Amino acid sequence: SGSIPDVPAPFSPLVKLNLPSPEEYRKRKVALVSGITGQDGSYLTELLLEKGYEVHGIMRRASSFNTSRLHHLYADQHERPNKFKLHYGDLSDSTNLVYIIAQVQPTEVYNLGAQSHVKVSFEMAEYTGDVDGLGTLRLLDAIRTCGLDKHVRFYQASTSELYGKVVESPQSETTPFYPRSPYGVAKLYSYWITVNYREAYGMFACNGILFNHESPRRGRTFVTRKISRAAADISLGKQSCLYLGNLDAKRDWGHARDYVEGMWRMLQQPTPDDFVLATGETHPVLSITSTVLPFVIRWRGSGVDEEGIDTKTGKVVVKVDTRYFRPAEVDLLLGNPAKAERVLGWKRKVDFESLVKEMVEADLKAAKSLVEDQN
Ligand code: NDP
Ligand code: GDR
Repeated sequence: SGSIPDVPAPFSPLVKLNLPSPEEYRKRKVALVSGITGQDGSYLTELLLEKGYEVHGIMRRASSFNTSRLHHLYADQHERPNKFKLHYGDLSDSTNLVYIIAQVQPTEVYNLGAQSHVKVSFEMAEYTGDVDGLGTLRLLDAIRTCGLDKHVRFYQASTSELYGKVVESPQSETTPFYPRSPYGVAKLYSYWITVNYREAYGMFACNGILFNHESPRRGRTFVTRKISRAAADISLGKQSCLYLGNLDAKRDWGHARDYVEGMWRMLQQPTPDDFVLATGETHPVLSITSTVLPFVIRWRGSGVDEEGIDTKTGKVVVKVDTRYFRPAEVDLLLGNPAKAERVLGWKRKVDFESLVKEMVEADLKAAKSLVEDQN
């Protein structure tokens, strides 16, 4: 007595699909991935295709190709029909999302699409809020509009940027959030709307709170890839100096391939929940330069000391450019993946040194073949 009774959902499905029961429906394995053209989208697609899923991706129309990370997966549909399809779409376009969901009828939806650059989010704050915050709401509502809220399992790409200012370390699922950028604030909205739709409508919706993860497919303006590319170019004499911003920030860096497996595992659990994926180790930005540059420059027959000076030539190869500083910085990220390890049986396989080595080797190979092509 005195408690407020549950009220029915505000609207019933607008799109009437002829659906079997949720149990029957989930016997198919059909995944829909937003952000499929990005780093994580490409690794996740590989994993899902290997597991026998039919994979559908939402890609933005661009004036130049934005599918380079997927070329190896995308067979010509006319010649060789396969289980991989791309759909034009955008997280800012609700009608388009409803149409794609109704057409694909996915069993799992992975929301990876985002304006994912923290520094850029200070320059494009409203757009970032629209896509990274409201975009998640649009996708969740598209699922409900099609009456699929009890049929679909939903993954939200949440982030360690939610922690922002250090409240406690290491950070876990119970650490309070304190985002420090428009990106982090937009992702905070997405985190909570995912929790809210789980609680309000019984949706199987999970947040993966992922710490930084990198790979040779990492976007070129993120710090690890910027360093690995510069290291390759410096070693070939194509670049003399690398300009970076805050060298003191510390991050918990893992390999993207390990992390997409954790995403998939979250959606295979009996009940939906939120999980941190991290390595449990942290390194300052400067330590990547001092790990990477000696590795490459040694190959050229010299070394780099901790100040970023080429010890053979005496030239400074790493300089700070304040243009890369952020109006508010996240100083320290260090994750505690204990819950994911215990419940999901997930553990990162690639350590920091192997990640850095793989990235530098890939960039060196690419830079060398470019030089050979030009000769
Ligand atoms: P990327 O920047 O490599 O990929 C982002 C993807 O989102 C791209 O496919 C991009 O398309 C797409 N996208 C951008 N804007 C829109 C839009 N308006 N509508 C639809 N799609 C859009 O990011 P990652 O692969 O590294 O990260 C995947 C997700 O995980 C992101 O949400 C990111 O914020 C989050 N995350 C990433 C972490 C990391 O360390 N990598 C850590 C924690 C969370 P296009 O190719 O056309 O630009
Ligand atoms: P981050 O990644 O902001 O953690 O977000 P990024 O690689 O951009 O920066 C990491 C740290 O390096 C410092 N830094 C620089 N960063 C960039 N990009 N360029 C520089 O020249 C530079 N110099 C120093 C930054 O100040 C920062 O402290 C990434 C994204 O993938 C997000 O989408 C994701 O949510 C988080 O990781 C977890």
